[in-house]
Amino acid sequence: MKNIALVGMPNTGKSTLFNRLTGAHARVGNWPGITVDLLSAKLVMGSQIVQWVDLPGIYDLQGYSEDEKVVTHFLQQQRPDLIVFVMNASQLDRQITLLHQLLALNIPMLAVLNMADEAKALGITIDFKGLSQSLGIPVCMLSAKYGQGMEQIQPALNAALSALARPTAAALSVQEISVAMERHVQSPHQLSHPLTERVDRWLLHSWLGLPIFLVVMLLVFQTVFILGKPLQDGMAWLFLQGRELALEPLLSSWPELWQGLLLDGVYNGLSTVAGFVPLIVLFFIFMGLIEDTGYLARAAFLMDALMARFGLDGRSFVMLLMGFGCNVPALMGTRVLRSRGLRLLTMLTVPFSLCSARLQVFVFFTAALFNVHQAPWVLFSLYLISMAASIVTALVFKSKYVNSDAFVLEMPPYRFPTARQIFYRGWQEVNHFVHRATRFIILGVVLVWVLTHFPLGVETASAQSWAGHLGEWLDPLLSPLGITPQLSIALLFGFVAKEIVIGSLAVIYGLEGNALMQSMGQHINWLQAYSFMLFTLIYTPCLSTIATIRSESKSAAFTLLSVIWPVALAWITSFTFYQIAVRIVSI
Ligand SMILES: Nc1nc2c(ncn2[C@@H]2O[C@H](COP(=O)(O)OP(=O)(O)OP(=O)(O)O)[C@@H](O)[C@H]2O)c(=O)[nH]1
Ligand SMILES: [Mg+2]
Repeated sequence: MKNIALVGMPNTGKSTLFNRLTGAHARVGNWPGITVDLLSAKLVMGSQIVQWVDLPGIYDLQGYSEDEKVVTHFLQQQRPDLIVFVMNASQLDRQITLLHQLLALNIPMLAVLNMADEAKALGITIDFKGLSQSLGIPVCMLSAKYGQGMEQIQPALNAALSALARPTAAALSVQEISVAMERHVQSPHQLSHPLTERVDRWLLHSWLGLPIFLVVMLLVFQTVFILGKPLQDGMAWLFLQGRELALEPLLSSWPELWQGLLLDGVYNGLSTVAGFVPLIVLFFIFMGLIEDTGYLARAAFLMDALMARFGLDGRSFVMLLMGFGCNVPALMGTRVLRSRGLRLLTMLTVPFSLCSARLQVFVFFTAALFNVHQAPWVLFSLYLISMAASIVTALVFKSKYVNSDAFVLEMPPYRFPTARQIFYRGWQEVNHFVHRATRFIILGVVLVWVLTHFPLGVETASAQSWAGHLGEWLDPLLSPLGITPQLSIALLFGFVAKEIVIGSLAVIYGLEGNALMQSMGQHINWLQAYSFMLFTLIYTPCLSTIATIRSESKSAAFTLLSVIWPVALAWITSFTFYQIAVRIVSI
């Protein structure tokens, strides 16, 4: 089987080309460092099966950040049959060194001048056939995002693979490559992206930039909820119909215990969590828009000076924002940080980012205990506290994990996301949910069901049930925070995945969706709910996050710290809030 590797500088469109060629759905975004691990897909080409490998972006082969090491390791160990070198056609001169280094590897190569659309808009003309002759390797020019020029790639690949095309260019010096580029590339004296420059005048404004960014984020959250709420209600209604019209009649002849497990356990738990899927999909689409337009890179730039005070940098801030979706890719995204100190400090702060799984818990509790005017502000306050927890953590640990690297970030031009990209982003989230549902949620709710219904004959979730005993055992620790034994059980399972929190409450109370919400409103007051939300926000991240921290940090001691510190911080925060708030309210 032939191995073809996509190599190039960050943000040149390697993953976009990979997706277009193989039909895969690698994550794409207008941010240098979206791909941090290798991804492969097999494809039948002509009479043979070819394995395509999408690699992280690199600046040169001597790079030592974790994502760059993935590339150098791959090139050395696997030695692909062909390198497809993906270049940004409007910045060819910046990629000469890397081209030279890759040619010297003496592996057949095809150079793809991508983003032909942008080069054209900038007034750059490239005689790519002439360039191909001068360099001695096949060259094609296309636009992976919009699909123009894709028809050239097949013949070019064949030429590169068949002609036993050891690049005769292996011996070309940097100087010679530069001369070839100069001869075949005509660009205007000054390159300008008029749209990007005009927009940046506002968005990167020295004192308006930050407020604008905060307003944009606030608007995103508001829009997600305004659009998401009816969708969420619709889902809840669908699930209720499914239960009443299909499942209940179907299972009516089954033994009561099994009916209980399947309907009140698995179905209630799963459908309550699934009700949030539309909201989460919307949230990711908006985060995707921010990422794909290039605004994320601006956020890094705007926040850098502030983050430096906490021992972090602008890129760490972007990881915190990415963590609002899911902490796992954000933790992996820290691979682009070259300083190990900065990387570990960022990894310690990322798990406080209010991820979409926690968002479900908060949307649920705010809807149950606060009115429609208060709810958005309650949620916004949790986002601010999420940031504050990250900052406090950074301040506490910055002298232990010292940043030894300067902040360098390429500012990409603004780009319009395509409908296709947005669609896949949403689709991936649905997939992600199904994956987590089958892996954690079903197992979690079944376990909670068993704990709340056994020993047989006891009242569900009563003090006599196994769950009741567990709750009592946790009570001395959690009752000073206003957290009831039932909520403690949910928290305990939240260690595995935060989605189980709501799922297990559905099982504990034997209710789903809106009915569960109403019941919550009667069982606890708003202070308890807020204290519970604070605890859920800050305490230990989920199992996947812990596993990622372990594999990324390669340190058991660091992983332990990243579990213990948040639990301690969560307890202190909730305790302080609850004890003070109870006193104020009772005055
Ligand atoms: N205008 C234009 N934009 C493109 C083209 N190809 C990719 N893009 C955009 O460029 C950005 C980067 O694309 P990716 O495919 O994520 O780039 P990558 O090389 O995989 O980036 P890293 O994984 O970070 O190294 C995204 O916003 C894409 O939509 C193209 O042909 N034209
Ligand atoms: Mg990529």
